[in-house]
Amino acid sequence: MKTGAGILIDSLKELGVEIIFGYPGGAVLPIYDELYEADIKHILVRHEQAAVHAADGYARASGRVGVCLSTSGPGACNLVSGIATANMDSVPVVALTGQVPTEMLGNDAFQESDITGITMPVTKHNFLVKDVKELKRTVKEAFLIAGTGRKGPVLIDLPKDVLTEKINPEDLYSDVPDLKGYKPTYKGHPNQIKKALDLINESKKPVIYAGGGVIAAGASGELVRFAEMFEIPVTTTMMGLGAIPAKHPLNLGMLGMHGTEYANYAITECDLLIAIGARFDDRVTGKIEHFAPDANIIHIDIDPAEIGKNIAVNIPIVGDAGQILADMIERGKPGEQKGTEWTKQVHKWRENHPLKIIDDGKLHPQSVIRKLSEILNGEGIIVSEVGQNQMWAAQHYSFKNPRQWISSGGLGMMGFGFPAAIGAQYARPNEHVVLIAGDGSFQMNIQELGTVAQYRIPVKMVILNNMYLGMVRQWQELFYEKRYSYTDLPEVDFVGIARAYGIPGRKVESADDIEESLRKAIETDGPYLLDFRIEREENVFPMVPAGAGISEMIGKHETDDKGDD
Ligand SMILES: Cc1ncc(C[n+]2csc(CCOP(=O)(O)OP(=O)(O)O)c2C)c(N)n1
Repeated sequence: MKTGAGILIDSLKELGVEIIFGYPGGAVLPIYDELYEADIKHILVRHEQAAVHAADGYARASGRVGVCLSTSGPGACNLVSGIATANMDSVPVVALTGQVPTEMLGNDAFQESDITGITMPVTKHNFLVKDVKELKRTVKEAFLIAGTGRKGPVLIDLPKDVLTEKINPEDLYSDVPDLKGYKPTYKGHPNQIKKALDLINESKKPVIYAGGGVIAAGASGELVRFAEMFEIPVTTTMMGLGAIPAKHPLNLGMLGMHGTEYANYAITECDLLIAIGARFDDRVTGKIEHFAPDANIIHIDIDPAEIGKNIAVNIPIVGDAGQILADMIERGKPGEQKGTEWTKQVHKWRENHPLKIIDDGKLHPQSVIRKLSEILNGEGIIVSEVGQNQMWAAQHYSFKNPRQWISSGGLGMMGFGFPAAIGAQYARPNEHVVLIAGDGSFQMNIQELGTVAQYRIPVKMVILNNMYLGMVRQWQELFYEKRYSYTDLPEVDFVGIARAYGIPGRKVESADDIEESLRKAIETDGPYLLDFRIEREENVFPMVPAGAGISEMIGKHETDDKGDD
């Protein structure tokens, strides 16, 4: 005989789960009792929000399903914003929550919350297990749903009596039932693929717009081969960074609000846009009528609901990006697009309008990111918080590979980065994991210094400290006449706080110390915190103002002349 909690742990082990990020409480005590001697690692975070972000970071860095655990009521509610983050970015996370005993459901019992109701709109699916016989099957189902098709978070709510009830494991329902209505499509429709190839061959000015779906599908290799075969320039969303190496000659960098000038020009002028695993987010498109106004659009996506949602598409192809690109590579005729006027034009834009960096001897955040990229040779895992720090990292780090860049895209969740870095470090223990944070976002989950210290997790924390909620201040400067309403933050002794947790660190105030301090942090075993006192009113440029077309950028390189003669 086994308890429900024992069955849960066995089921997780069977599915290959090695690590859970969690926080205990009354409703989940039976699970914690099992964890006492289970050979699944459990990391005790300091706040449930951090548990779900850590599971999310683990999933993004590894490509596997991340798992978090919380108690009922307050614990479960603390997971909500993290679940929403994973949902917006299609990350496979299974969240386990405790619940009051089944007989008390709906009674407002102590620490009850209707977490399946609360999370319904922000999960891919959720379950309330009312019968211990269903437990094993539910866990299997949850992992299947989280990790297939368009990936996403799944929550399993576990009433305490289900966890304590004893059952003979042979009496469990164990087969995953036929999930009616859940049949992700993987192979693209051959006729649609043929039509797409015809359009590619006819087009004179094609551009690929690749999103996080390419990385989720493990399709980066196919993307690069496809782009090379037809010689099509590639721009990526923030979520797609790393899908093609930063230094690849066909890479135009990121597009959209803080994208490169050349990517935004290429999108504006192209005659064919091939969107792959991307969802035409408003941060990317700007004013939708000005987005690729002259282009035919091919949209490849695993989720049919994405196609036509924001923009009308000429050729929809539903399926797995990797399989579809492989099909196109096999069936396409290469070479017809090589060395065109168009690629020459795109290269010219790229040469004439690089991202700006200021070389005046002051401590600028862009230089910190570039130096880090140089020291790590474009390797390692870079996790960001949200705000200017995120955009500087996205713009200036030279990512070589997929799953190297971990950042909250869809929800833009401050406080995500630090715990996500913890998860990423467990997913890839042999990599350098570096957190890039603003002083505001770092303080949103600063308590996780306790977790990092307890387990000696070797995450390097790089704070780009402008003593402002920088990105909001930037908008106030540009669009609200510099009325800095509630965006300045007082000085904080971050190094002192780290020291209180037993973590070494250093405050850096001069550009001359960037390289040496970064090297020291990387070379130190265990965690390390760097507090860079950057220029306070530095802005992220270029920038497409909200509501403008994406070629209408401010803060462009030197001249407003696009130079497309
Ligand atoms: C949870 C949450 N609250 C508020 C915001 C709105 N917001 C976006 S960026 C930003 C400022 C970030 O400041 P900081 O972390 O210091 O980074 P910086 O922009 O200075 O690099 C804020 C408040 C958010 N994205 N997430």
